[in-house]
Order: sequence, then structure tokens, then C-alpha cells
Amino acid sequence: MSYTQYIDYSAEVLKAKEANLPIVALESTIISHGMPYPQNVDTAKKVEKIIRNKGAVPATIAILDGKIKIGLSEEELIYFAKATDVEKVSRRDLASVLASKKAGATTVAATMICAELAGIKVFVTGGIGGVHRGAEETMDVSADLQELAKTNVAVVCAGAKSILDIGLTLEYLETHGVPVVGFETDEFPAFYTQKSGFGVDVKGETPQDIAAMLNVKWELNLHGGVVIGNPVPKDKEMDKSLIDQIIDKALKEAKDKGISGKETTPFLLDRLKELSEGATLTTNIALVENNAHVGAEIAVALHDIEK
Ligand code: PSU
Ligand code: MN
Repeated sequence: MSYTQYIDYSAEVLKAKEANLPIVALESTIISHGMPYPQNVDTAKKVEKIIRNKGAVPATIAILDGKIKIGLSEEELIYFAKATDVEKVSRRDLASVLASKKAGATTVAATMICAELAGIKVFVTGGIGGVHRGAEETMDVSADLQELAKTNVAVVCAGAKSILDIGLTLEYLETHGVPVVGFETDEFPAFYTQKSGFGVDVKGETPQDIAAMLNVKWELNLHGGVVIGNPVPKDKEMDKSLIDQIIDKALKEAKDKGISGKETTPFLLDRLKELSEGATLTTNIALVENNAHVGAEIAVALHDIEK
């Protein structure tokens, strides 16, 4: 039997596939490990609604009972938002978590893999993983980057946070031939702020322009993903000196505590929320919603081209 035995579509997504509607993938690590309850489930539901209102169908992806779930029910969303024993699943963890029938929340890398298996080309998230600061010593480079190098899914995000080394992250993407597009911007966004000080490869003026570029890339069999950086709305961005200050503090704490590996990103996200007294969470929610608008428009535009 083929991989299809591991895939379980929700009724909504199955219907969308049969009716050939545009579908947008969403990850679950952001729910289980990226935001606290209940803001995580509220945001997950709101994002799904935004996508539906734009004429696309949301498919939140997670691992449950030995299956890759493509589309979660409300009860399942609540489960992933509340449960504390959900595994963080990246590429290396997919097989073991499926085989052991544990619950797993998929990272950008694992969500891309599952989206591709399900025939979904556009994926909306908050921020991608990248090359961590100090990677020259720790070699901590997110598997998200390697996945972007080979899996044919476009990832709409608000850039990468400066808990990462944004310059090295962009160098890595360049080496692997991953296009970095700025939505209505020449500058790669830094998640909590609109600007990072680093440029993008190409500015996408409209969702239609970006969809056209995706279509050409994949028609040419240029394997791999595309990063679409969509800056946080101006009125929701954080003060740069404040965010720089708390990121430095959180990074130092992580180092002092010896946090490493897959714990690093969730630890830093949680500390930033506490150190900013919730301000990072407010910005995080706003940028994910904004990405859902843009991602759904790109998915609809790409679907129109492919029709
Ligand atoms: N960045 C965020 N929020 C997140 C993540 C990253 O702002 O929730 C999650 C994503 O799921 C991403 C993962 O794929 O962290 C990267 O983890 P790591 O650095 O361990 O590869
Ligand atoms: Mn890592």
C-alpha cells in the first residue's frame, strides 16, 4: 500500500479536493508549541475563517492515531491547543510519531511534507525556522530550510525572527535556490517588525504576480519551496529596540539553562511573551491573521492559473 493509507482528510478538505477548490495548509506546532491556550485555539479558528472568507479552504495539519490529519475538527483543534504531551514533529520525527500513534504537531518542515502529499501548494504560518544565532558553534539550523530546498510548497510568513541569524538564514536559502519574495516590500520582514535590514530577491506586487511566479517555477520542475515574506501590519509592529533587548535576554537565558535542539524555539517564544508582558503574542496573532489573508489570495490566484 502506498502513503495514502497514512492520510486522513477532514470532510471539509475532502469535499474541497473533490470540487477542485483552492486549499491552504496550516501548521500545528504554532498551536501546540508556539502560543499559549486559549489564544492558540482562538487564532487557529480565526485564521481558518479568514481563509474561508477569501474563497479557499483551510487544512490544518497534525498527526493523530497513526494518521496525518489534513484538516482538523474543532474538537481536534482544541485538543492540540490544550494537550501538553503533543510531540513537536519535524521531518525526522514523522515516521516514529506515526508508527507509535502518538499525537504530533507539525513544524513548517513537516507541514510542507504533508501538504505536498495532499496536493496542497500554499501554506500559511507565522514565521519560518532558520539558522540560529551562534550556529557556527551549535550547528542549529532548522530543518525548515532544508525542506524549503526540496519540497514544492510556498510558505507565506512574516519573515524570520531575530532570535535567528536572519542574514545567514537568507544565505542558506540562496545556496539552496529557494526564492525569497517580499509581498509589497523590497525588504525581508523580521516577524515582530516590518524590516530586518536585509533585502528580498524579488518584490511581489500582487497575489497574482506571486502565483504566476510559483506556477512557472513548478512548471519548470524547479523543485523546492518559496518563502513569501509578508510584513506585520504597521500598526501592530513592535518597537525594534524593545524586541532586540528582550531577544538578547531570552537568548542569554537559553544559553545559561543549556536549552538546545527542538526545545530552543518554543523556549525562546515563551520567554519573549513573558518578557514583553504579552506584547509579542499580540503581534504574533496579528501577523498570522495577515498572512492568512495574503496566503488565501495567492492560493486562489494560483488555482485560477491552473484551471
Ligand atoms: N517561529 C515562530 N513560531 C513558531 C515556530 C517558529 O514564530 O511556532 C515553529 C514552527 O513550527 C517552525 C518551528 O517550523 O518552530 C521551527 O523549529 P526549529 O527551530 O526547532 O526547527
Ligand atoms: Mn533547531
